[in-house]
Amino acid sequence: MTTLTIENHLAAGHLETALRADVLNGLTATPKRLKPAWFYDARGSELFEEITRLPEYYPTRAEREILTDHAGEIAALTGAQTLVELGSGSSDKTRLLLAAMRSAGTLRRYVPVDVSESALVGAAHALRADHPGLAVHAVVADFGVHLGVLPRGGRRLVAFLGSTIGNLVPEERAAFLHDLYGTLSPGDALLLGTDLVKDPAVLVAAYDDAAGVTARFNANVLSVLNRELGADFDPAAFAHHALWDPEREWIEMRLRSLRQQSVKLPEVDLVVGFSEGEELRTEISAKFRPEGVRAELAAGGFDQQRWWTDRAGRFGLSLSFR
Ligand code: AVJ
Repeated sequence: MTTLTIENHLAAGHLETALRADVLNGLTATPKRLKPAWFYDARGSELFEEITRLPEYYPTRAEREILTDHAGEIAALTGAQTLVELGSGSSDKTRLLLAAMRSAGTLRRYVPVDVSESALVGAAHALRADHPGLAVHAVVADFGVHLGVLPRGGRRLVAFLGSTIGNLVPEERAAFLHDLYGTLSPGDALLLGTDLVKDPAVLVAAYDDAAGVTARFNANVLSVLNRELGADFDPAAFAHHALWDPEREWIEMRLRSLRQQSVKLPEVDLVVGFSEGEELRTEISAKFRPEGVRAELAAGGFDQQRWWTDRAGRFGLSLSFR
């Protein structure tokens, strides 16, 4: 029998409070911006899963290729008993790691960490069939805030996959890596997925697919604000825009107002005006260079011991130790 424990570190209303604060800050700033965290309600999570299967969106397949080739080596190098997964999302890549740790004979415990309790419970149940006897210790937490609550004991491998670290600006990445290092014990490891700088046309296509799935994913954040804050955004009055910033080497997703309009957000007591063509930034997705990843890890205290890419060199995975 799989044992499942769920530990909730989110105070009641934590996400609502964080959403209100971000909306108040971001929609009164110039230029306007929102955090990408708000994309992921049930519909947004479904759309993201659909994105990962798009022909243009290579990162998921590239990272899976690396894990398929190297999970055994990762299990052997880390000797980890516990797999901690930050932002656990869908579990197919997790399965590759768990299977390798089980073959190595070290696997004891899986610790998925996510803000969504329902996502955690879903992931835990999905693993039951393949891993009878695995202890699943799900942690409901905002890992931007609560890294200190990761369960201790045994050698731990912390996986932060999918290039989700690219949603953070460099200062936030530095703080995240420094904080994570501080909560780990000597011998614990970090497995970090990072999408790489490449031809801007390839990058832009990955965020502006022909079928329009990413456009729907982007606009979904307006529906989240409508539902959660009683706002009256008309998603059809905004256009999806994905662009490459060559200086900062990141993709930006924006929503461009198709007309002059004003939007009410009664639950935060806000009325926001958009001029025609004005853009709201909804996400940054930083792209990395191998030497940059090594430098950021080193600045956080980590010793990068392995660096792998997929055969086409599109995506990097690094294994570092505390
Ligand atoms: C889940 C943050 C890694 O930045 O590529 C996909 C999210 N946004 N398409 C990314 C996303 C638009 C994705 N991450």
